Parts: sequence; structure tokens; C-alpha cells
Amino acid sequence: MGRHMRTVLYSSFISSKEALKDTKIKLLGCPLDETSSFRGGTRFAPDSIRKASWTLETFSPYFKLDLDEIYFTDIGNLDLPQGNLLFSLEIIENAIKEIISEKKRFVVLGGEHLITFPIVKALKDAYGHISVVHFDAHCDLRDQYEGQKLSHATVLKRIKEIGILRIFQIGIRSGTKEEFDESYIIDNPEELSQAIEKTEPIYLTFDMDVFDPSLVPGVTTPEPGGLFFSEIIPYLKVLSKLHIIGADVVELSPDYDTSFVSSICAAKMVREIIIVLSSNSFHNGGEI
Ligand SMILES: [Mn+2]
Repeated sequence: MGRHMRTVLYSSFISSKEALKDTKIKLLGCPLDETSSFRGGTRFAPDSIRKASWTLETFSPYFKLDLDEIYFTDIGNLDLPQGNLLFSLEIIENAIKEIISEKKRFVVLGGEHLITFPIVKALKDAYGHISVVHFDAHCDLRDQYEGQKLSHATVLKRIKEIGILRIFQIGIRSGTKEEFDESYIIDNPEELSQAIEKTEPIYLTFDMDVFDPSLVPGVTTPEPGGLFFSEIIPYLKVLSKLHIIGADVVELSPDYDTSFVSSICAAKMVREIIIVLSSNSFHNGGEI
């Protein structure tokens, strides 16, 4: 009986399809939770986002598209052994390489922001050059943080070092002077649309702390002065016309928000990003 299926339904993202061979977009959980400096808990985010997705409609009023009509498959979480960071990063990079080899696009549910480094490495190997659109409160351009080169606070610096030079940052309001000197901040959606070529392969990394903490307190490093949901939508409209090849939603720490609204905001972002990825593949004639 349907009534008894509920816990099973909640275990994958709403409207995920079983038909793997038709799937254009894969949804993958990467619950990496190793380097958070202030507080952790991001390992619980992928499953919390899945559960929260069941509070949403499948229809996006912003894009007038329905998730039910998009072939995407939630393939579950990577098994990342706690306490072995380099091994975990290798597991993530290999998983993304496999998805790329199947010519699928993907949305990754973090986990802490460091997961973006192995993901972008895998994409760079496959595409040669890509650009990154980065929503975040923080620059994440430190060379080291707490003595560590591999950290949630250094992830964009590591990405630049492997040759990703076009990084467009939105919502940034925290960093050192050196980080701000190195950052490339986009102030409005028009500027984003003018900065990026339509054929340029783009990876989208979305740190949940870009939102104002009054809306999304359930993150590892809340930073006042952030964006609200409706302010993100015009950026997504620009991105839906560009060549987005993959995305992640990171840094949700669901247990710091007992209202569950932070997880619902993350799930709603994931719904819109899946829709952006799919409208984007229509835009490119269905080709990767
Ligand atoms: Mn951040």
C-alpha cells in the first residue's frame, strides 16, 4: 500500500526516475565532512535535502517546467570513509569521471565545499577548459587555512591552481583583503550574462551560505548580509541560457536549523538547478 511506502519515497529526491538508460542528469550525494573549521554536520545534508524535497511541488513557477517531465536519477550517496580526506577526494573524482564518461550531467549534494575541487579536476580532464560560477558568502581563495592546503576555505584557490582562471563569484561578503584582490565579483545578473560566452562550459558551485542566515541558518559558517531566494532566480535565468555541465549544492548543515527551512531552501535550489541543467540541454540540442 502507498501509505507504507513513505520512508522509501523520502529516501530519494522527489520525482527521481528509475529508468537509468534514459537519464540525462544524475543526482549524487557526497557527504564529505572533514575540514569544517567552525562547525560541521554537512555529512547529514544529502539525506536531509532529499527528505525536504517531498515538501515541494515538482513544478517550477519560475521556469514553467515540471521535474516530472525531466529524466533525472538520484543515484544515492558515495560511501566516504570518515578520517581519510585524500582517499575521499579520490573517490569523488572517480565517481564524477564515471558520470562524465556516460555523457550525463550531474548535480552533487554536499558535503562541505572542498568536494568541488575533485569534481572540477575531473571536469577539466574531460573538457580541457571550463569556467566556474561560484555562489558563496566567502571568497574561499585562501592559500592555506588553519595550516591546511585542502580546506573548505581554500577550495577556489586550489581550483585556480589547476588552471581554472575564469571564476565568477556572486554574493561574496567575507574574505581577507588579499582574497578580495584576487576575486572576480559579479554584482548583478546582467553582468553575469555579459561576462560569459554561450558556448563556454560552465560548472556551477552553490554554497548555501550565500543566502542570508535569517533564511538559511543551517550552514557551517553563517554570514550576515546575504541574498534571499527571489534574488537568486534572475541569476538562474541567465544560467539557463548558458552551457552548464554540472553543479553542486554544498555546506548545508541541516541540524543547526530545527525549523527544517534551510533544508527546504536547499531542496528548492536543487529543483531549480535540475531544471536549469535540463533547459540548458534543450538549448544545446540535447548534447552534452
Ligand atoms: Mn561559504
